[in-house]
Amino acid sequence: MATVSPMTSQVVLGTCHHDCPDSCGWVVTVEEGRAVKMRGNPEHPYSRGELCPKVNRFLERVYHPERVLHPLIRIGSKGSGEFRRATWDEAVELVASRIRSIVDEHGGEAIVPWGDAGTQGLLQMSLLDRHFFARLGASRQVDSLCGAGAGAGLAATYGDGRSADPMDVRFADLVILWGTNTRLTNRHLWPFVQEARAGGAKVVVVDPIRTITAGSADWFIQPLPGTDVALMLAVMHVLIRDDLIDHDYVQSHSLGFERLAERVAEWAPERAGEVCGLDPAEIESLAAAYGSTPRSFIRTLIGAEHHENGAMFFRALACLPVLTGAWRHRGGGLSRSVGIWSEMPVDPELFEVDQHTRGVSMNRLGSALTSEEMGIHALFVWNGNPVVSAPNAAAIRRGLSRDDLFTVVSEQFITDTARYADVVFPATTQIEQVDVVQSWGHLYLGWNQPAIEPLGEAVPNSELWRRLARAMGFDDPVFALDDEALLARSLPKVDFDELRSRGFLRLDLPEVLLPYANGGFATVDGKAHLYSERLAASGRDPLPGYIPSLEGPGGQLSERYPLVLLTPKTHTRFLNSSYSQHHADRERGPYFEIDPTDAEARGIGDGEEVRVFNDRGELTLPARISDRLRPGLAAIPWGWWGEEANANVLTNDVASDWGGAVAFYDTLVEAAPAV
Ligand SMILES: Nc1nc2c(c(=O)[nH]1)N[C@H]1C(S)=C(S)[C@@H](COP(=O)(O)OP(=O)(O)OC[C@H]3O[C@@H](n4cnc5c(=O)[nH]c(N)nc54)[C@H](O)[C@@H]3O)O[C@H]1N2
Ligand SMILES: Nc1nc2c(c(=O)[nH]1)N[C@H]1C(S)=C(S)[C@@H](COP(=O)(O)OP(=O)(O)OC[C@H]3O[C@@H](n4cnc5c(=O)[nH]c(N)nc54)[C@H](O)[C@@H]3O)O[C@H]1N2
Ligand code: SF4
Ligand SMILES: [Mo]
Repeated sequence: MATVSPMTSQVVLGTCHHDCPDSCGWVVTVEEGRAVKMRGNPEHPYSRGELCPKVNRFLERVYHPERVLHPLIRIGSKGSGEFRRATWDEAVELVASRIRSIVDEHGGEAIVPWGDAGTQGLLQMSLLDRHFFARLGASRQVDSLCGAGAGAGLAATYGDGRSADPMDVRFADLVILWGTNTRLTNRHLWPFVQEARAGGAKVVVVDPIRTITAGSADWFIQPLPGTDVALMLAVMHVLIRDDLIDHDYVQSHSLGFERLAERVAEWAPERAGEVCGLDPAEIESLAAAYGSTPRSFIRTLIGAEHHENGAMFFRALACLPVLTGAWRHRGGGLSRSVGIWSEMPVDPELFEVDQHTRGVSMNRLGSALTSEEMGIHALFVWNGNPVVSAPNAAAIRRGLSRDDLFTVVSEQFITDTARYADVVFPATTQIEQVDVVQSWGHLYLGWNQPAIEPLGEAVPNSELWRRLARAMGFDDPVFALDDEALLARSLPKVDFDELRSRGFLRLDLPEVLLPYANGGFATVDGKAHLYSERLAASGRDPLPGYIPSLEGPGGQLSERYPLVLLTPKTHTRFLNSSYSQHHADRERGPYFEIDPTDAEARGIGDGEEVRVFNDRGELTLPARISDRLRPGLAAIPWGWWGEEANANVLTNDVASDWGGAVAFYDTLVEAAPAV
């Protein structure tokens, strides 16, 4: 573990670890070993000295009286959150002995890891855990709550998930924020969007909800959720009909144009208008604007993947800048995660493990834990709070309540998930651990120097896995490497002196990143696949195609549950389910947002208590009659803890089309006044 210099007052450079595209640089002032101030690093080229309403008060989180600072062993019933303090030796020995007996009795696959991106640091997100669980022969964690479907969708067209430098949005003449709430979820990109605007660019938002970003846009297009693929097909229809195609680009750098043209011929704006609930004239205008603006920049993130047709959204969207040749221009193309660029400097050797055990989907934790057939006897959770963040939460609670399940959680706080643990290990926060953060929202690696010594007996995740490995008698050399050594081995070509001294380092990429200006897609033939043999071979539609979802609009459940429920990120002070326990008093909610037409039809008045329900669960919440929605669409802000407030009690845990995402946002509900 890195140690902290004993100087009495110092400033220490770090990087935000949160699962957020911005990966802001920060500066911590430390006096007498205590962090007293934390500010954005003004030198950081992307975040430029600003943090956010979540992290501005990070030090309160670090020193919060409710921090878990010692190992805990459960004394109450599961879910009660009653624990006693234990020593590290006792807690580690308990875990090791339970794990040994579970492996003996049921085999290694009875053990399931569940780790997410509570920290996105290279070391502390996921490294030694891989070796630990591989050695145990545990089940493999598969799928993802975030990003897998989007990445797989882009890859179907481009070969992998690479896309444009988000900061290049400032050179655009038309910006389309498609299924992303930039001002809330990616706030440091907004100034770059505004820069484009100052240069004359028009900003379009496509979102079923009139979010704060939509409210700041020049043009807001509001399709029904889960229907965007129909909209994209109609846009392509108009582009081809009106010959707004860059034929030279299409000819040289893509495959399957004729077959795509045949497909989209069926998608006149009138047909898509019906599906999406849009005026066909608006679709015509969008296509005309897109097709006539070479520097059109599409920005998207994650939101739209949380549908049953989520990967297809990204697959179809990726075709647009190919057709118009927008990829030729700086300020053109499509930008999503830049994670693939950020991984470039990483030597994969330490991260690869040889493990061939069965996969257990992290997205369907409830069904896994409640299935006898799966035979799960131990669960490890770190970097996540699945009871609040994974869909179908009631099923997860039922699973976690099982007396024959041994649950280990590493946490900073007693979350709704930690309440069910048999053993809780205390985790350090970002200012207590060393790491390098790879951003998925910009092209700078971030250095994170520990600013203070770990509080209490908290340890970084890396150290937890080392201690557990030692107790299990695993002597693989990787467990003998300390954090600095792991970093040095993982990033062999990175200039650590530079990284440490400035707090950030631009990836070794050309200043102007035009990934596909001259083709060079990651497919076998280097072309963008408008028609995909690979999809055809896996039995899927080889072309972009609209499939209505089962639970979303037009789905089979809609007679019983006619309202589509969206549960996106809504609060400026919550980061997923983090901070909601401490910032709740500063955010309105939780509430059930409903369109005036639907409220009136059900006799629901503003502020009145409403029962919201489907087959998975029920919540009683105050109604908020809202003009941000449209008839048939409802919303609940997500991130609140507690059975009475957790939007995921209601959400759909059906897998998305391909790639491993889950359809949270395709959820149907009904609502009635609570009596
Ligand atoms: N303040 C704050 N910032 C955050 C987070 C947070 O919790 N709070 N979380 C972070 C994380 S983990 C992530 S992944 C990113 C996510 O960043 P985003 O992807 O921007 O966020 P989401 O809220 O998931 O979804 C974005 C928008 O998609 C819309 N949407 C839903 N379904 C559809 C659809 O079918 N079509 C279209 N066009 N739009 C649709 C939603 O209404 C929402 O406004 O945000 C990060 N930033
Ligand atoms: N309904 C609905 N559900 C959603 C979404 C949605 O939009 N709507 N969004 C989805 C998305 S995009 C995502 S990414 C997921 C996020 O889901 P999660 O990854 O579960 O996110 P958090 O709730 O922030 O939980 C992270 C936890 O990690 C802990 N933590 C932070 N740093 C460390 C550390 O260094 N070590 C350890 N051991 N723990 C640490 C924090 O205390 C926190 O409790 O949620 C998904 N769930
Ligand atoms: S949560 Fe996001 S916006 Fe806030 S400081 Fe961290 S990286 Fe920046
Ligand atoms: Mo996410």
